[in-house]
Amino acid sequence: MGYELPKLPYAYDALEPFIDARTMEIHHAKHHAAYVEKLNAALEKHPAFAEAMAGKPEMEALEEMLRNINAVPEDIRTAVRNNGGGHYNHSLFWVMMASPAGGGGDAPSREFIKLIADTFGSFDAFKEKFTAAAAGHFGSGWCWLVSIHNQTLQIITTANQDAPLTNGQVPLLGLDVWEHAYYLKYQNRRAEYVENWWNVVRWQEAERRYRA
Ligand code: MN3
Repeated sequence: MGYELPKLPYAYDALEPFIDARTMEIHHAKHHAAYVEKLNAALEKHPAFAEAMAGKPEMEALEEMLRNINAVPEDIRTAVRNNGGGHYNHSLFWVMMASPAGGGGDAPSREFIKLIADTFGSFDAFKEKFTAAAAGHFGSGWCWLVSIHNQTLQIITTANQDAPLTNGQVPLLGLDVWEHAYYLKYQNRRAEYVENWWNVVRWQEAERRYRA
């Protein structure tokens, strides 16, 4: 038993021209694959711990490990935090996007827009704040729209591959701002990457996660 790299729900070139095929392929087949491999390698050192997690749906077991990171054996805790977080974050990221023909960039429902507007002033103000947070995050990490205690919306950033699962934060929408996510096409222009990313955001998934 081990974690597996999930298949992308679309082709590597599906998000063109906003995210290029080469970036998607390296990001998924190399970066994400490496997180999965290293997570499995870490867990192999503690068969009893890994065994206790077996039998649960993969994402559920991952969430449990990341939420209770202090219960992970100490010598593999950092590896699980980084690589388990990496596997978890990327697994969410892929399904939070879609090609424009497949619903990417479609506006959220009226109720969800109202919820966002009630929190951030307007839907446009939310996008501006999220874009500024993503572009301004120092170094590698992620920018998230999270729901806190199942009601309040908040924009947060996390460093490295830390997952926003602690403190009851449920990730609704996440954007990878590591350079590997955009450098081939955008080089140092992270803000341009973020602006273009809105064209492939799958709001359906964010809403589904909010309601779940
Ligand atoms: Mn990445």
